[in-house]
Amino acid sequence: MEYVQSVVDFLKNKYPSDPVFHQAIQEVLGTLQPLLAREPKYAANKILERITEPERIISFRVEWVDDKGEIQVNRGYRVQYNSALGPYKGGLRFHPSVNLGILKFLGFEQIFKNSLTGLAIGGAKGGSDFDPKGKSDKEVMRFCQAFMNELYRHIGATIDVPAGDIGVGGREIGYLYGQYKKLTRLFDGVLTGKNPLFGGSLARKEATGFGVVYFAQNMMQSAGNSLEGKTCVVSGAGNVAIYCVDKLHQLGAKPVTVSDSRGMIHHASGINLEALQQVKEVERAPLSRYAELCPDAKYTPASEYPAGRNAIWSVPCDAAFPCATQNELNLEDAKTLISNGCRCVSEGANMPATLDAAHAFIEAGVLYGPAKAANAGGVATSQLEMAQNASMQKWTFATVDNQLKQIMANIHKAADETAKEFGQPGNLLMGANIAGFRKVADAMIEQGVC
Ligand code: NDP
Ligand code: 2IT
Repeated sequence: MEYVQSVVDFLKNKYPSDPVFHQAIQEVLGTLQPLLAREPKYAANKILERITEPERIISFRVEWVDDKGEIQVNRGYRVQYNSALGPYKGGLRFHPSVNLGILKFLGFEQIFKNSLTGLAIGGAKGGSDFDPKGKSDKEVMRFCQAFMNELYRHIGATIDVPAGDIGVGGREIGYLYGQYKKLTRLFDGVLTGKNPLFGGSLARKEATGFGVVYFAQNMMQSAGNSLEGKTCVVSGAGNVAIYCVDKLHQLGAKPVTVSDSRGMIHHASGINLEALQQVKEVERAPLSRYAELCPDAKYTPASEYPAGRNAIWSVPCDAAFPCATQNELNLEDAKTLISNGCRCVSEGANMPATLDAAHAFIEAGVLYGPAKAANAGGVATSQLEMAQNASMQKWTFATVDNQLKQIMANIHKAADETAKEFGQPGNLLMGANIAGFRKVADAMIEQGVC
C-alpha cells in the first residue's frame, strides 16, 4: 500500500488542481494492492509511476469565425496516454467544462477499458472547451474544421484514432473526417463513429448503450436473475442513454427516466423511444420538449432538485444506468437507490459514481458494473469499425452486434474471475481494474523503458 500511496501523493502534489484526475488515479490504483503484493515486478519496473504519466499531451489554439463574423478562440487537446497495446484510441469531448485534468482522467480510464476489450488498442482522450449548444450547423462545421487543422498532424489509422464523446456525435465526426480527408488526401479509418455511408460501422451508434445493457444482463444472469420486467432508471439523454433505453425495451425491461443538464423526465409507463429520439437527435431540444410530446410524462427542472442531489436517483427502481457524466451519483444517491431496492447498477458514463458511492454499492452486494467494463462496448465496436476499414469490408448489423455481445460477456467474465482470483468475489471494480492493468503493465515491461 505504501507504493500506491506514494504515487498517489506524488501526483496530487504535482497536479494539485485536477481533482477528477486524482479521483481516477485513486479509483484504479486503490484496487491494485493485492496484485502488486503478489508481483513485485510492477514496482521494480516503476509501472505505476510510468502508467500514470501520459506518453504525450498535445494542446493547441483553435480559432474560427462565428455566424456574426466574430473571431472565436478555443483550446483543443489530445492526451495520448498509453500505446503499449495498440494505437491510441479514445473519444473527443466538446463541452465548456473541458480542461486538461478532465481529459487526463478520461484518458487514464480509457487505457484499462481498452485493455479489457481484449482488442489491440491503446488509450487516449481529447476535446475542447467549445460548447456546441446553441451553435448553428455551419458554426459547428467551422469549429470542427479548425480543430482538425491542428489535430490531423497527430493522428492516423495506425497512430491515433479519435471518436465521439459528450458533444461529439455523428455530425461532428462527419465534419472532422471531411477536413482530415481534405488535408491528407487519405480515405482511411482515422476516426470511428462515422456515418455508415462513408466507412462507419453499423451498430457503432448503438454500441455503448447496448453494451451497458448487455453488461447488466450478464451481471443479472450471474445472480440467477434477468432484466425482464425490471423498472430501470436511466440518466442522460444523449447517445449512450438513448440506446440504453432502446435495448432495455428490447429485453422487456421498463426504462422510466432520462435527464439532461436542465432537468429530468419521469415517464412511469415507460420512456417513449421515438419521442426521445425526435427531441434529442432531430430537434436537439431540451427535455422539457419531451413532456410536450408525451403529456403523461412528468418533467422536473434541475433547479427544483434538492441541494447537492440528482433527483433522478430517488425514483424507485430495480436497476440504474447512469449515462450522463462524471460524479453524477454521490453517496447519498447510492444510499437512496439501495434503500429503494435497486439491485443492479451498470455505468454508461465515465466515472459517474463517486468513489464512496461505488464502495457503498459493492458493500451492499448490489451488482455493480464499473464504467470501464460496462461502457466498453462503444470503443470495442470502434475497433470493429477500424477492422472493417483496414480490410475494406462492411459487416452486417447482426455481425457487429453479435461480436459486441460476445465482447461484453468476455469482459464480464474477466472482471468476475479476476475478482475471485484476488479473494473479493463480486467486486467487479477490483476485477476490472486488475484485469485491465495487468495486460498493459506486462506489455510495457516487455517493450522496455522507452
Ligand atoms: P452526449 O453528448 O450524446 O450526451 C450527454 C448527455 O448527458 C446529455 O443528455 C447531456 O445533457 C447530459 N450531460 C452532460 N453533461 C452533464 C452535466 N454536467 N450535468 C447533467 N447532464 C449532463 O454524450 P454521450 O451520450 O456520448 O456520453 C455520455 C457519457 O457516456 C459520458 O460520460 C461519456 O464519456 C460516456 N461514454 C460515451 C461513449 C460513446 O460512445 N459516446 C462511450 C463510453 C462512454 P445536455 O445535452 O443538456 O448537456
Ligand atoms: O469513453 C469512451 O469509451 C468513448 N467515448 C468511446 C471511445 C471510442 O474510441 O470509441
